[in-house]
Amino acid sequence: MAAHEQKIEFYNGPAGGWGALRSVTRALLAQDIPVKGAKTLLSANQPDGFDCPGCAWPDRNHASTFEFCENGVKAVAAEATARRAGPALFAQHTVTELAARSDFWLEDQGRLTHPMVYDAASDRYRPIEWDAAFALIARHLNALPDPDQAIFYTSGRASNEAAFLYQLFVREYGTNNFPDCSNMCHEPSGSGMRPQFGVGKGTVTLDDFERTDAIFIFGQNPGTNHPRMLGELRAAHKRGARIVSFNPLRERGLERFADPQDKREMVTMGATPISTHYFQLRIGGDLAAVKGMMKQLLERQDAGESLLDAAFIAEHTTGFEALAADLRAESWDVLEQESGLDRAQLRAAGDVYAAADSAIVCWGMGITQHAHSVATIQMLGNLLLMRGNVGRPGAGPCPVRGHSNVQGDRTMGIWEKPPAALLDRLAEVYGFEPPRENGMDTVEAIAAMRDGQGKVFFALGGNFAAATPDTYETWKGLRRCDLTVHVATKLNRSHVVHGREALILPCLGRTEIDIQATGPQGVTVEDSMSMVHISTGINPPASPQLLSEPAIVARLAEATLGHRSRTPWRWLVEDYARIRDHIEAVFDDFKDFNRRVAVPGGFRLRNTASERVWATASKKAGFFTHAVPRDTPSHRARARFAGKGGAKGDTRVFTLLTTRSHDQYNTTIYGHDDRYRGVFGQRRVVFIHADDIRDIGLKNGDWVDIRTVWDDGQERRADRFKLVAYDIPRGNLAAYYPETNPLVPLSSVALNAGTPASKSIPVILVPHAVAGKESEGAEVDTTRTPYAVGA
Ligand SMILES: Nc1nc2c(c(=O)[nH]1)N[C@H]1C(S)=C(S)[C@@H](COP(=O)(O)OP(=O)(O)OC[C@H]3O[C@@H](n4cnc5c(=O)[nH]c(N)nc54)[C@H](O)[C@@H]3O)O[C@H]1N2
Ligand SMILES: Nc1nc2c(c(=O)[nH]1)N[C@H]1C(S)=C(S)[C@@H](COP(=O)(O)OP(=O)(O)OC[C@H]3O[C@@H](n4cnc5c(=O)[nH]c(N)nc54)[C@H](O)[C@@H]3O)O[C@H]1N2
Ligand SMILES: [Mo]
Repeated sequence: MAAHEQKIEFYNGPAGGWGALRSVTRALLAQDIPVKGAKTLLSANQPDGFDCPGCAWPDRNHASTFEFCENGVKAVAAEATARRAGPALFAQHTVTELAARSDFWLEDQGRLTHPMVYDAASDRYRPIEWDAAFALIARHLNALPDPDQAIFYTSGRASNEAAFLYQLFVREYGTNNFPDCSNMCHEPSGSGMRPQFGVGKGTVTLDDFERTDAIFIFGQNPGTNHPRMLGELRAAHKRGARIVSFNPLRERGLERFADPQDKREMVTMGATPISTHYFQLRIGGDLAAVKGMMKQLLERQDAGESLLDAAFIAEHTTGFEALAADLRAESWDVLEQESGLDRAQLRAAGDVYAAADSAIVCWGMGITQHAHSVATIQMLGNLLLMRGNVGRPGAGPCPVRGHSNVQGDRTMGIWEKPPAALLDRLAEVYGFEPPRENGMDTVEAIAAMRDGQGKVFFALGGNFAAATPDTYETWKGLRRCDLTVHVATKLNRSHVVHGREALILPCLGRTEIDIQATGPQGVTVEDSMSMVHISTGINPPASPQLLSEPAIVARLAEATLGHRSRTPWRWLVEDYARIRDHIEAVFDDFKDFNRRVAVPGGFRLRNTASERVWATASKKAGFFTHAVPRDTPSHRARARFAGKGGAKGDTRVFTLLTTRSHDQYNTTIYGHDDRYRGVFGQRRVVFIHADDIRDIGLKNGDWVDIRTVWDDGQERRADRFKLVAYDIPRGNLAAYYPETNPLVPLSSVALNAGTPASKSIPVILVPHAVAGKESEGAEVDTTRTPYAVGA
């Protein structure tokens, strides 16, 4: 791998445009994909093609026009790569050697081709037959004295069919230990919305985007993570809708967008503005900001205007008076101080909301990954409810999901806290008594493995070792396991941080043809707006050895459960329509599943809140009152450090957010550029306000180590990041994940959701002892900084 050219260069162009087209060409070349690749890409999100394995943003009817999406192309190219990580690669390198490579290098080896088993004597993975692999897992599972010692992780790419079989197998085996990527992602959205609206999902559809007056976007970076959403935002802007962004960083995709499919914009180098208003609030300041908007609304109402939907509030909600009293009592000074926005800005934001006949509120990880995320989400809900903006056209909550089927996996029962109704139904349909105790979420699973309570770790996709918080604790846990198993498409960190015994099971990707006994199969997925549709692979499999995920689960279930199970596992995977019939038997919302999903575009699952039917305890939608958080770990650390030291560089407490670059898909690093933020050829950067750099006595471009200042006094650190002066509020920092995950302790999670608070880490910066280029990363102590830099 050649050294990446490193530079920091302010990016002044729009999102999309020619840069996106050039980047696509590079992405294809990097995966050795010629024209064939381009053809593959054209079937993404087509009625008879596959669902894009990128994000969960929905598609216009899965209809005929290919929507251009640079990062969708990268996601498909990463799977359709011509490169292979076969037995020769594993013969050539010990696992210790592989572990010294970067995340980028590991995935860059290409698609896994054979099931592999770890051989401790040679410290190498060697090929194993599928049946032997399943027998090995079954032996471990059946030897555990308690099924709760096994942990079954899911990443959000698994199809509905795979997820359904998986949850059934694991519950027949006897545990609800289903940690999943959702625990690290939109868990707080469900936790906040269920008691408030009676559903844990967003209520809006693309039609609502077409008719809304105002779209509020909190803590989300669609230009990078949901590029197709820019199409909706662009159209809304052109029609005169207000688009209001709340983000500590100025994100290019929230400012301007040039649609590569718009000839005029491309030729004239023109672009459509996106946000009409941009509020650069402080990290974690959203709850205070939304409170400010609501306070403004209420002050105007109290002054005689008619801005609240009184009839809706009276008929459909509870708790409004308590909220109103709290808002009236709230001090503007506190709201200003904690949001980082001044009174005029908060009032202006409230006024935009008041002026809109209908409004949508979107949010992403900038909202969910905080200690107070559930409270913030309920505040967003309050804001909507005040003007009756739920359950009518052009209005509603829109949590923008990440993984392409993360919402569907939860619908299928991948949940460590299964509703009793689901378990009752499983008992009825399958004739076994499912475990009733809640299982472990992601953070609990890490602690259990570390403490020796979790002994077998099985992952259906994902990259647990890299995606999770508290990297060393996670690694200790995985290494303490008797057995770790990863169903995967590509080599990643989790395969080289393994248990005493370990397996890598290579599977088909969603872009690939899946042939079972009755012929080629399609799978189903559910997008962020509850649309369920079919996805059919069109590429030949990366290797003849690959099994589909449903087949892997079914064969594992057979090997493990044997005669204990009455489920016809093999028969089910012969024809996935049979699995869908079983899904229909368990979930009422999937009535007539096979027929309805065969229609181009699929169907929408029922969402009671969008019908103003409230499945809450009170049968009403709820206003929830929450105080502005003023005692977070960052607040406490600042208080401890107040007045100490001077411009020495080690005593100023910052709040750090961790985020995605434009060239990554979660832990999959496609490349080393973050074009819209002006970062090229590198990832170990920390974005910081220029005045803060001066105040800590350093210069732009200097190298620093990041050290945490949690209350427990236990220092966590990530070494060697380059300071990049950036448009970010003072006292706030941003850096990329997963490199910064060692900084997040297991104890720092969202209240009532358990999501790691990876967007609010209290840290100090200290000068890094050895200066140099990132690609000469040899001096980074990998016992402290697990991610080897360079390649
Ligand atoms: N290309 C690509 N697409 C992806 C992914 C990917 O990695 N690459 N990941 C997928 C997944 S699983 C997910 S969950 C989504 C993630 O998509 P996003 O939700 O966009 O995730 P992040 O990149 O983590 O960034 C969140 C945004 O929140 C802002 N932010 C951080 N802290 C705060 C805060 O306190 N308040 C506010 N208002 N804003 C804040 C950051 O500046 C950033 O702009 O994308 C999905 N799509
Ligand atoms: N600090 C910090 N940490 C975070 C976040 C953050 O913003 N900041 N974001 C969190 C979020 S939102 C999420 S969703 C998690 C992501 O956590 P995960 O979902 O666990 O991680 P990914 O990086 O998406 O997983 C990538 C791996 O999935 C495998 N894979 C790809 N496609 C397939 C497939 O079709 N089948 C199978 N079986 N495997 C496949 C490949 O081997 C690849 O290496 O990370 C979380 N961690
Ligand atoms: Mo996510």
